[in-house]
Amino acid sequence: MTRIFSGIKPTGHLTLGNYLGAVRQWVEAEQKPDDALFCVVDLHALTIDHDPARVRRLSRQAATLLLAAGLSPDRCTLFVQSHVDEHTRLAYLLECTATDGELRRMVQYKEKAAQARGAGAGVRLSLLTYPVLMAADILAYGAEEVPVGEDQRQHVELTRDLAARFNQRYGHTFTVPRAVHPAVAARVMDLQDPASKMGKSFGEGPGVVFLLDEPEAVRRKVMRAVTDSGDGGVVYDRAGRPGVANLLDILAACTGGDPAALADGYGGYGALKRDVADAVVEALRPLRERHAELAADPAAVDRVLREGAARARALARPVVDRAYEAIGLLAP
Ligand code: AQP
Repeated sequence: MTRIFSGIKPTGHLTLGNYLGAVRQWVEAEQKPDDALFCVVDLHALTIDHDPARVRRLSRQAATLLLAAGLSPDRCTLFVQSHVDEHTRLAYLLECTATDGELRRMVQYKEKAAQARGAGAGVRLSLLTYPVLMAADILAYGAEEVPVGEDQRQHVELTRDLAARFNQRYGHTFTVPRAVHPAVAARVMDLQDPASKMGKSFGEGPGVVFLLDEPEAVRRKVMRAVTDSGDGGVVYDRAGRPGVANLLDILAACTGGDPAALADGYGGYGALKRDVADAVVEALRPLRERHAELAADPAAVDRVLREGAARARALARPVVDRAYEAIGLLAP
């Protein structure tokens, strides 16, 4: 069995990008609880200006949505990052393995630091160090595969570098993991700005489809999606025609087709958008229905998270203890 780990940040409502780029892979991959670990990475949500009550609310909502999407506590371990201390214990050792230069090179750090400065806020130190905490999240479980969207590729590369460096300096301690991306829709773009990733922290952006959007809202957003100028018809060209390519990717991910082949079936943008809207509404329907049932019983969700944290702790503790010993710390 391949051990997998992945996480989601409670920084906003989950989007179609989160679902197609990551969560769907998790649902398909889950196997036995000890082999598939999925985490609401709440500590990562504190790296930018945040509202405490909102982070708490979004953490439970993210867990509820993951269950609604099809993760089952019988076939995976679902938990909240801050419930398992091993993540932060290990992060410190990895901070002693990383350099500030390699963290300052992270694209997400540069983008989010620029946003924070633009808003007149300070850049939290944790924004710089968060990829190290993410490395700890993954390495604490000996994960071999990390199913994520394309935007996380650089962070998983850093995780690999830190694991290899630690192993080389202090003896073999960590499994070196690899990122796994879906074949299509690994980077879903904003419907209004196809040059930017569809992101959950952009507020109520008209180009972002949220998993809990009403079907009418989904249709409206898709029908108003920016397409490309020119009258070349519907062709799949990610560089030259990013708006249309994004719609074709979404359609392919929802219906199982190939984006370039799907393009041949359309003479104009209107029919394509109608089919994309229908496909997204249908793909999200079961999730929305199940979410309504699960959200009515938050105590049951909390129970799943508590049991998940206990299982996760038992898996992470020996790995982290081994790392403490390897790096030269005296056993308590
Ligand atoms: N647009 C996307 N397309 C494909 N995959 C995506 N993911 C995120 N956006 C897309 C994948 O979803 C998983 C969880 O993401 P996250 O919670 O770590 O980050 P985020 O949704 O990108 O949210 P941020 O960073 O809080 O805010 P934004 O980006 O909105 O500023 C990951 O596997 C991610 O790759």
